[in-house]
Amino acid sequence: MDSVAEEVDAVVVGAGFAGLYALYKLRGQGLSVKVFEAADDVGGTWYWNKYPGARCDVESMHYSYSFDPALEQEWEWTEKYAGQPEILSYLRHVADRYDLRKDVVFETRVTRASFDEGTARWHVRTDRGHVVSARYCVMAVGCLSVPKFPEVPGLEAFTGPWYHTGTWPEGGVDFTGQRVGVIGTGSSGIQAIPLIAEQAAELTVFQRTPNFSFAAFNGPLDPDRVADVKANYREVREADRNSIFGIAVEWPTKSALEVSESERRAVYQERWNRGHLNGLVQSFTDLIFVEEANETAAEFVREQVRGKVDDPETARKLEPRGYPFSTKRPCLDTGYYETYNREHVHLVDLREEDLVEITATGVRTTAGEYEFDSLVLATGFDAMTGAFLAVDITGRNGLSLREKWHDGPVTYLGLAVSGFPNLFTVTGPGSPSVLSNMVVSIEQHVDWIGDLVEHMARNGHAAVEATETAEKEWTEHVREVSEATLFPRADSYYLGANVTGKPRVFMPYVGGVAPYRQKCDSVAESGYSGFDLR
Ligand code: NA7
Repeated sequence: MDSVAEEVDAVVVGAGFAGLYALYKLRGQGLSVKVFEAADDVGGTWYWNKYPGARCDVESMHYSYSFDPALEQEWEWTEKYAGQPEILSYLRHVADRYDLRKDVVFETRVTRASFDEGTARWHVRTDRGHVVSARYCVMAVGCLSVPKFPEVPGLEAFTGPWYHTGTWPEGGVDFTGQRVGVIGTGSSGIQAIPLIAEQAAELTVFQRTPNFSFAAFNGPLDPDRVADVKANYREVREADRNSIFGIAVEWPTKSALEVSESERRAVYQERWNRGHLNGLVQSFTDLIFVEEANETAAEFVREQVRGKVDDPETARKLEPRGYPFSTKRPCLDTGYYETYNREHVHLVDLREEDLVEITATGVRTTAGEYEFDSLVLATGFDAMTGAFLAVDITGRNGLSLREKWHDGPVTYLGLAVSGFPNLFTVTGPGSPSVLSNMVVSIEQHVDWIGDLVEHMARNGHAAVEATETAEKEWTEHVREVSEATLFPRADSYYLGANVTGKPRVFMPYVGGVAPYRQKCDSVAESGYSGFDLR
């Protein structure tokens, strides 16, 4: 064991929404806390994803902390959906307002964390030589924070500049007059493409899977609506916590198949017009369970696509097909489909030609070579497990997390892993995480962890560890719940399907934010059943 330079009660890894709140919460409970953050500022996702058009697709008034009513009242969001710069400003404000920076070490990556059974403490090491001993290790590393690159060879051969949306350079990129290639049409690609098209001389988009994207109907926030939400923030937050996705939408009561075609269309149209990520999928009770019901919503979205894209052949390629509606993360866009009506914007359908390699001058597919001045990789992330496994984590008996999760992640409640006492995985696999409004999930996890830490202090416990039985049962439950839905039918990052060689395991808990919270609360109320407290 290396000699330990510093002792704290808790190390938190990451200073995004989760890490900042973990610091605020645990410090407020009297713990000494040290946060390590790879970036040179706070923000996490909202620090790194500076690509043009980067925007949250949960409404700003809901995608914000609820822990301090004063903060809620004083912060003024300007748009229905906040852009990356505004969210980053918010997080910087939070860091300053609560004097959080003094406990954050920036530009420092945690490389290893190992549990010392003798002292029941974590020894955490960084790439800048820190060795810190902590009772608790809180992994607040984010679900979408390890960029994924295209599997094809040749990126290093490309002579022009290339950019991954998840590590966009500070100060932005000027594409004026350039031939630009974009690979990937998930949320990042769909947000960036209309803005890159504004500048580029020629823009070619490589699409592997067409996404379901809904019009955001973004715009300035209506002051009356802001006043209304602010006057009722407690109820608004409570409703979000008691919802399925962490954003309150009326619970549907009818099956899509029990209503007439015209009634169904009217419901879809009304939901569409709201410009919400989860409004449409919650139109009817059975959209994520029954293929035939799901197809009615899928077809409604395809109709919208056909209505926006002039060229029928391009529209055909853009129509989302081949997997059920909403089983890959849908997107919210501003002018995405309409962008393909511009003469200088071209779509390459990678279901009709395969990506072969990146060359010195562009991209080669089985149909030929495309030349570019710059390339944009909107190819996503090694989701949910990537950032945990990027750290060499060793628990009891020298067990490594990489070994433990070799066949897919196993957790208890997405919060803790058997064999790894006092380690917490905020929004980890097995929790609603990426299937939810992340801020709602983050606050719930951190509050729950804070309560457990307090419980341990009160009862003189030094270590808490999920039991293998509880972990097994929970992981099995997560799998069963997902298999009752259509979700596993799509090759999504939820399943690890976007990363070559990654075990195909459905990672997020699809049972909903509200039932999940109830389960976590009941575990706490029962004296932390499923955990060994020592
Ligand atoms: P996503 O949603 O994972 O999207 C990545 C996109 O890149 C998606 O269209 C992928 O196609 C495509 N992709 C990935 N690898 C390749 C290769 N090798 N060739 C062609 N196309 C490829 O990531 P985003 O950054 O857009 O969004 C992440 C989250 O941010 C999003 O869910 C929201 O929560 C906000 P595929 O679908 O895998 O066929």
